[in-house]
Amino acid sequence: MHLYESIVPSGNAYKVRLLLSHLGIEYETTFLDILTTPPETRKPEFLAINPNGRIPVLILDDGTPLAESNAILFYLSEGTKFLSESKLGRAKILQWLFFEQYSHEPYVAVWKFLTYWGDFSDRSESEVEKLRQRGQEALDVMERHLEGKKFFVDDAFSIADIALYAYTSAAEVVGFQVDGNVRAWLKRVEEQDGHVKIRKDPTGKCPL
Ligand SMILES: N[C@@H](CCC(=O)N[C@@H](CS)C(=O)NCC(=O)O)C(=O)O
Repeated sequence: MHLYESIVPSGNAYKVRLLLSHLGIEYETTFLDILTTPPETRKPEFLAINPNGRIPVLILDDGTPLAESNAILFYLSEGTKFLSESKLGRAKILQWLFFEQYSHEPYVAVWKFLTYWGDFSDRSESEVEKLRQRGQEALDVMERHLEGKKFFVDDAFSIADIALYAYTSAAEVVGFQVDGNVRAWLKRVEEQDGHVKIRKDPTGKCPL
């Protein structure tokens, strides 16, 4: 398999790296520069691979490109312990994958990006406040859900945890409030066999 990711470590690509590590699957990586204008992800060669112009993209062994981090997680986890065997369990995992993409990543990930590689001054004050507020709301939803639970779905470590871990692990460092249940869950995810840290940022801007 072959993973397209960015030179500066992407949390969305990290989800895929994390699951590939848990599954013990070997893969190669192509790194694209998303900080140039236009980003390498928007060049025709890459748009032919993912018309949406974004990493991560996983090229399967038969050459098929698969985009969208959580779709990749879902594909790779089928038939493994990281995806529930029950219909309702799988639907609940999808619930959290969609939550991550709609209510969490657009705020926490964007905030992280602006902190290390972007510029808050490009955004209006109200836009910055909306990012902060919505990001915090997502973390608060997670905090309430995790009360009395070890993991997001059926107390089993799954791709729901992997998807949510990627950016939540950086939330406190970039200024969000992370409370006890989420903090304990982050630690539990890190204790799983096969856990790997996010790649170091070669530009040195992100200290994680
Ligand atoms: N929903 C997508 C989001 C992917 C995404 O936003 N990728 C960013 C890096 S984390 C990217 O490729 N940015 C470059 C660009 O937009 O040109 C996913 O989960 O894979």
